[in-house]
Amino acid sequence: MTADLNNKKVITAALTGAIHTPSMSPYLPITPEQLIDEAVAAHAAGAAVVHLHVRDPETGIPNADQELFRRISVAVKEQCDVILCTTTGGALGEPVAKRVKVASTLKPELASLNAGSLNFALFHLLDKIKDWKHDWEKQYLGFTEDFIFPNTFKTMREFLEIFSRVGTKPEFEIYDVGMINNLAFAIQSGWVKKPVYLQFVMGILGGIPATPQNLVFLYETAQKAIGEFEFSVCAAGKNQFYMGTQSFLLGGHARVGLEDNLYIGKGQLAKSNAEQVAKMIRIAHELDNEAATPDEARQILGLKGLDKVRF
Ligand code: KMH
Ligand code: ZN
Repeated sequence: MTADLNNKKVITAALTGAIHTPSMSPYLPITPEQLIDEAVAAHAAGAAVVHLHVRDPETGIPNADQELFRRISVAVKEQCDVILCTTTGGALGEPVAKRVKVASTLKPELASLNAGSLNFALFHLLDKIKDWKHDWEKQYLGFTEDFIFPNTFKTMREFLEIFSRVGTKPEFEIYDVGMINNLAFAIQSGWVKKPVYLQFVMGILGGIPATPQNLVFLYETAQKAIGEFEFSVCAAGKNQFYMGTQSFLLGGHARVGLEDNLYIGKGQLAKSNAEQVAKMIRIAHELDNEAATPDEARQILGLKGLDKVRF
């Protein structure tokens, strides 16, 4: 990284994800139009990257509909130069082959690559909801008590073959410390070249809790196992801004967005992703950092460029 990029922070807005359901917040974007508007507004607020999941426009059920991914990506690209990081995590329970299809068809600059399997648990959120908008929500959250989110070595190897073929940079989602070991193995096996980009995803039930001590542990473990790397941090719920701030202090970047946290402050729902982006950037400014532009983020992360995507 060149010297003048040292104080630049890549802010990612994870717009909707596959964790929260429509009953939890009226501001969770669902339709393609909402997702397009949220992406463009997040970029205007200073996000360099938008992490994209899609949902059925009628029901809000997370899915991996290729046409929705394409439509949203095209419309966002028409309006701004934000980096699109498409999910290959997909919806919970989606077949692995279906999850990765978006990378081979759209050839994005960046896409998530989950670095290990875990019991991705959301069932504890059931008690928080009193009024349900849709029948599917209870069942979707409830089944995660017994759900392993499958990201085996075979999955990682196959996804990395595809990413390498289409020039998509993997953003390795690290939910727990052992997954750093998985990534180190992938590097040693030649499945992926350094420098790698890690997203520490903290505070998921089934993964590592979001504490300052644990982030230091993740960071130091990655330094020992991998050497140099770029990283960002996101955290479930109220820890989002705290862990993002600690990431800045450790030299990393930050992800915000309604995928991980529905709130802007205590008891106050965020009305948009852009609102959270603006708050994270206010914190960055207080620490004498600045938000990276998409082009600066492309340099920092080593991306191929918007002219090489297929959308
Ligand atoms: N879909 C969730 C199970 C990703 O985008 O790759 C995990 C997730 C990670 O959202
Ligand atoms: Zn995601």
